[in-house]
Amino acid sequence: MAANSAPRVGVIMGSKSDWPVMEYAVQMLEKLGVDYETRVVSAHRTPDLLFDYAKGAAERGLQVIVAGAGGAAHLPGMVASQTPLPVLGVPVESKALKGLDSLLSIAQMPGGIAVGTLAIGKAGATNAGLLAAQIVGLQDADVRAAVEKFRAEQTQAVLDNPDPRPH
Ligand code: RP5
Repeated sequence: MAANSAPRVGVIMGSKSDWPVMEYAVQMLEKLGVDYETRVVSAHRTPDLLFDYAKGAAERGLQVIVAGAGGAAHLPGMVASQTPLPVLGVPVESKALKGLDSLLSIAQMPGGIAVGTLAIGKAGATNAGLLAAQIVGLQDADVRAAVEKFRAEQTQAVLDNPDPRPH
């Protein structure tokens, strides 16, 4: 599946500098055959774009938004406030505080506007892609089957290599 054909997942991030982390969300979506789009949308540098993107997302056919940001990471919460779609927040590792600031910014949403918060960095981006696919898979049997196949292969890979020593 390619980016931008009929995207069902929007992968946005506050800066190009977030891409080395957020590309793992995109890789997972590609692996699972989920159409997506990806772009930079900054809460503080492009606030009007943020509002336009979030307000138009559902109408354009998106089903989930994955939003990654670092530092004072207000992007996922602001997007969630402007769309009925589920928003998955990925805390990007920051230089000064190693992403703890990003994590707390995204996780500590006041009750009433929900953001699903993933782990800091690569694991969080990977799982955001996976979770987005699982949400899309609620209505798409092919995506659901791809998720099940991915998990079965992951399990089998562990079972096939039980020896923990490097070789
Ligand atoms: C946030 O500030 C971005 O999400 C990024 O993680 C962080 C630093 O951005 P740059 O200064 O590298 O563009 O807006």
